[in-house]
Amino acid sequence: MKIGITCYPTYGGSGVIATELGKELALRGHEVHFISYALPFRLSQYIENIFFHEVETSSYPLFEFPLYSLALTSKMVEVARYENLDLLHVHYAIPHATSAFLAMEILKEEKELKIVTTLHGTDITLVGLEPSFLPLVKFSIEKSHGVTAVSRFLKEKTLTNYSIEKEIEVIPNFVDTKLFSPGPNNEFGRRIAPNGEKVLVHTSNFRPVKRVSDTIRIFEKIHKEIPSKLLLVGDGPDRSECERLCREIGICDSVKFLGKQEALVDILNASDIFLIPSQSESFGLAALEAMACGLPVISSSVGGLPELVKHNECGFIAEIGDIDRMAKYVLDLLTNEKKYELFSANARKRAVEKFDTSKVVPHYEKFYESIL
Ligand code: GMT
Repeated sequence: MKIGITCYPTYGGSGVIATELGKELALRGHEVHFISYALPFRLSQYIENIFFHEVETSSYPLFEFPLYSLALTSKMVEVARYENLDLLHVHYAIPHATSAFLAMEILKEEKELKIVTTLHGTDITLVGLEPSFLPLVKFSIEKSHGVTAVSRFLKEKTLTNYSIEKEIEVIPNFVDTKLFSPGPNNEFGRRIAPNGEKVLVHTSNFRPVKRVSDTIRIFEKIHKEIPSKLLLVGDGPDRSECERLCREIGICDSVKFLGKQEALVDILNASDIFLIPSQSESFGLAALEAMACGLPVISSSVGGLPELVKHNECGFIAEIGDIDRMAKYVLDLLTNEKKYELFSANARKRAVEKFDTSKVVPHYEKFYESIL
């Protein structure tokens, strides 16, 4: 198949999934054309069958706001027409599904361009619900030929919040469990925890929805009980406030703000427990990557997280904001070696058996075939 993929190319789960999907589809012999404003960040190596088409926005003085959605539409039309795409797969509804609909309309006299939209999270649960977007999101979802959601939770939310009756296929996120796999303690780990301290880790875009301050408060409790370190990976609007909180509590020496990092596997392999106490999380790809590396996950019980983290098996879930309980769960695992080893093995097993790339990507292929 000749498939166009549009996604946000910077750090973020939807861009990661779109890019890894494109890479795997190319390896399976499909021709994949990425259409976005920058090269997706996990597409750093040349792969046969993968092409990148950059969307350029004009900075004409009359346009006070960049008209990205329209420039994207024109690029979609151009690529679909000249590369003879069978299908356009857009990740994150806003504005990609709308641009794709417009492209389809423009092309309809000359070819039938099929559109698949994958819903990822805040496009449905947060920003999509704003009055300035809601009618457009509903319309664009209804007009897509196929719609997928990354969890059962997100599917239900879409159907109820937007009063949509359309079929939505649940295709979960996935991870390359050969790449994300448990490894021995590494140089990074020895530097972070030179005296064998336990290491907690959290990765996110530091937006309010991630409740990174809860992660810090949980760590504060752990740190009082056992020698430990906290690694915070990523960057975003809440980072400064989180740094301030660490100074206020007096735990700066034990908390490392690593910023955006490429060497995630090394960081996860130097860690013991993954924390994700989010306010809302449609799937939790970061938690899946950690599980693949054998890290038990302590999470809030929101969104798609309970579909991923089997409670009392590969981690624990607790009510949003229940810092005491989450800290108790962490301590339970870190002070009981046998239990920790069991949970670690369970986490890895679940990632490999249910969410490995080889298990999930064929679902997308079948879905495309059914649409075409
Ligand atoms: O919706 C977002 O916050 C952005 C989006 C992204 O691009 O990272 O994240 C969502 O999609 C990921 C990939 O499907 C999911 O793993 C995340 O759970 C989801 N984020 C939220 O629902 C907050």
